[in-house]
Amino acid sequence: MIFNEEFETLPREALEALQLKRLKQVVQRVYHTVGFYRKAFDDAGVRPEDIKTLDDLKRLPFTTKQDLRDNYPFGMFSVPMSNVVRIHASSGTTGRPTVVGYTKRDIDMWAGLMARCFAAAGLTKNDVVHNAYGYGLFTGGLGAHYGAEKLGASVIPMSGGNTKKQIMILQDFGPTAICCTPSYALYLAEMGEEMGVDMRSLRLKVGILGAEPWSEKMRIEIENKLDIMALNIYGLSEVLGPGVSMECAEGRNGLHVFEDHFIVEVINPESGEVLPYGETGELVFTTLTKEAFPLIRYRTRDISRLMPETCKCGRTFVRMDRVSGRSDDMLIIRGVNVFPSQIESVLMDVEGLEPHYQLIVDREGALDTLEVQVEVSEKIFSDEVRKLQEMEKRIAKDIKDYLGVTAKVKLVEPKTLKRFEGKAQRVIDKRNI
Ligand code: DLL
Repeated sequence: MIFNEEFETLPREALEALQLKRLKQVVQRVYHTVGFYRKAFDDAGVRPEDIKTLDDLKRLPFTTKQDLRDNYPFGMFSVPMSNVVRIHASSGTTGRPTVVGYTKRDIDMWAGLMARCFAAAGLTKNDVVHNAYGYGLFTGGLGAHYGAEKLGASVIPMSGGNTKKQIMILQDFGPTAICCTPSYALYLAEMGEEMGVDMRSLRLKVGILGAEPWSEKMRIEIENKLDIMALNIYGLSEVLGPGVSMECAEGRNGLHVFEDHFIVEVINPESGEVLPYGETGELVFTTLTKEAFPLIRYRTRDISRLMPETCKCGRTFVRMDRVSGRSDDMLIIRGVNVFPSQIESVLMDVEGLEPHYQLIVDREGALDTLEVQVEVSEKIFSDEVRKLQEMEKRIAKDIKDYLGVTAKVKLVEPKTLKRFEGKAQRVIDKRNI
């Protein structure tokens, strides 16, 4: 289902012409309204008039999270506060949040993109959407809410938390779609099971899941436990919130970036060099239509690659692969780079493990240590100690073989690791303390 046929299927040439027109406009606007950009462009020796082709985008400097911090809270806004109708902020793990603003038109554009996402998941006005993304400063709740309303679906504004009540609503209101993080989808499945609810017999048919990295294995796990189709949605507060890109039900392989509103690039995170399609690197976004908080070449720290092959759904937008991790989440264990998601995929290949794990990084003397704690099924946990130890050794060997890093594996009792209502925090890094 395509919500906005005209734009979502634009021939490449027309799409690029539209991008260029919009790029020129936004570059002019930020240069004349945001002190930060005027200075950054001047320092780089580039003027708005220099942007004559899409390729000229490369000449513009990157914008980083630090730039947003330096201009906290509203210094990057491009309109007076009287035109800002909504403020959100992303929590981040350290320091001050990143603050973002929206005009009325921005909110409407965002709702339109989220409506595209729901339509891509096969939803229509006849669907009932259980929205368990958190409402508040986090963009997930209200972002999904407005989009579902725009589509004409019926929204249940659950927000996060209160898991038992969520299960009751899932049974009683019979929503056909659920929005939440993938880790929360698993938690709901588990809690339902505990309450004696057959989670596969609910009316749910599709999950619009995102806000954190997850793997194909986790998709299968969620789909089996809830008997739904699990689709990936991506976004970040700075660029929009949810709805920057979305997987379609037809392709289910990579997320279409809404390129009429954003230009996406992939760069080498070390050199800043723009990489060709297919190569893995850091995603960089330029917003083309946002009014209150336009962003030029924003470095996301998210690692992915672009897939230009045409998709059977008919959309002409390029797809991005699922985000495999963040360059700043990357763990360096005794010099070896590892992403938590890589460890996850090794774990998910082992029979008898539950999809709940935690990574604990520490330092003994000068050496980094990595402990992987992972839950096992009840049946395995009640096995002999010797068998558990053998399994731990085997998994440690797999991690060593696939990722080249030495880890201590500890199998723990089911349901003993922390559960998350929003984004999961898989890594505890004790080295900084
Ligand atoms: O997480 C927006 C969102 C809400 C997206 C609901 C999808 C659904 P932030 O809190 O600013 O915004 O966090 C953005 O989360 O840079 C990624 O690192 C990560 N992220 C978001 N979606 C995905 C995804 C929202 N599908 C940060 N896969 C981003 C992997 C994701 N990582």
